[in-house]
Amino acid sequence: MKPTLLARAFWAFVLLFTGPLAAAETMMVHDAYARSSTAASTSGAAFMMLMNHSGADDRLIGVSSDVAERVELHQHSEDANGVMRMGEIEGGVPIAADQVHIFQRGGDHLMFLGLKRPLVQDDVIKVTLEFEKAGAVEIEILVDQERQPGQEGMQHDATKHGTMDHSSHGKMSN
Ligand SMILES: [Cu+2]
Repeated sequence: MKPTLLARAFWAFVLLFTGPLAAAETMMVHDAYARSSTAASTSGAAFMMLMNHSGADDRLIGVSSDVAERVELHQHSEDANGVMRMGEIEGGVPIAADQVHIFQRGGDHLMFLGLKRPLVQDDVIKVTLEFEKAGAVEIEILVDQERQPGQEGMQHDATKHGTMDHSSHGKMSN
């Protein structure tokens, strides 16, 4: 009897003091990387897989980083003429419980606008993701120009859009 009671007391203690910490890990980020930027560029982009392990539907509503004046959630979409355009995702990015949202080249991405310094290969930049329920989640993103998109079926499109996207974008934001 005695060891059981002690064990229960132990687990009660563990749950009590690790609960708030555990809540901070309900959002998992995999394979995050940013493209490097040239000295003249005022914008940059980052990509990742975002997994919701919180058990509840949530929404990514904002992003910030000390390397840029602001960070926007962007999407690519094709207009009636087949031209790819990018723009801000209205209302944030919903991520249902146990679902994954993929930010990738040619698709949704984090857009850094008003870069305060160039994104240099192998740098690690700090980014804060703001969720409706999970709150602020701090992540680190490696600048890795060599990284290839993970999904084979997307490679053709990703390459095509990757060349158009952020050079034209820099002009838009100036
Ligand atoms: Cu963009």
